[in-house]
Amino acid sequence: MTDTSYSSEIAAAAAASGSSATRGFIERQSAQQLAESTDQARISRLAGRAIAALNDIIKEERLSYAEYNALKLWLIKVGEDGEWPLFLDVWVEHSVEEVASSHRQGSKGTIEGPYYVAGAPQVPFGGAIPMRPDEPGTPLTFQGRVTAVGGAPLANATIEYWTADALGFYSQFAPSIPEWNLRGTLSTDADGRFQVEAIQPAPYQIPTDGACGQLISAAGWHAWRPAHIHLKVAAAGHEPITTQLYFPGDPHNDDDIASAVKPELMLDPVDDGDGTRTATYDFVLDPA
Ligand code: MBD
Ligand code: FE
Repeated sequence: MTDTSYSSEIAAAAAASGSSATRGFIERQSAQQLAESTDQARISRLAGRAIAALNDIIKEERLSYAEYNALKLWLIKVGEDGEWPLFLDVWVEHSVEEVASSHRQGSKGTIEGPYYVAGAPQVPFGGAIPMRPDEPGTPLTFQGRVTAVGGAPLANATIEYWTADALGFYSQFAPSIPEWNLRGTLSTDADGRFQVEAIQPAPYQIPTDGACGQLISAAGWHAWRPAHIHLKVAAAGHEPITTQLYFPGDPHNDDDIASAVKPELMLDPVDDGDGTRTATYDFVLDPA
């Protein structure tokens, strides 16, 4: 059973992940967000600068018609494969996040990436993240505390948690995985503490069979991200943070394709001596 379902995951392909990520993103965009982005002068400035930058590159690099047509074909394929969320989140989002979080005193955030889903099931303190009975990987206890910048514990903070499985697939973006697999919502107790039983994630390759993979192989790049836990931490009266946590020693901590690793986001997991590990991380939230 295990082998069959995992090989069908592998066959799943970028197309499935891409179209789910694209549909999900469109659904999440509210009228409010669209309204906020209709300042004509701002649009003219930003679009004008982006177009000018591209034209400068073309002239400096003396782009050929063959290269122009290859670019055009590839851009069309990014859309057809549903990979605009993947492309943008891998190569652009880190700069947006840097700008958005530059004022913060509390814990570091990093990019959200294309595979967040709101509304993951609640997991009680010390309970297990939804997973299959034979979920592969090292069991990981993930625990810590949420406090305000001044040190006050934040009770009833929520921590949304999501990871890929050992093969690098996210539930709801690849077929044959239970809906909420390796996704859960935790809450802090009166002292701001949380604890959950999970699976240590594995290094992760972004989908290689779509337009992004085509670019990566044509350029001779690699498709790897280091193993990572995605999190969104929120508490009343505080600025929510979207972040990721990483594991020391991962071969891709220094060359994440998505440029999303920060030294402050390293976990320090300890072996429990019984084949399981425990990682502790404390989050500090800025006032809203
Ligand atoms: C991921 O799992 C991810 O976290 C990012 C940022 C981009 C692609 C896939
Ligand atoms: Fe991810």
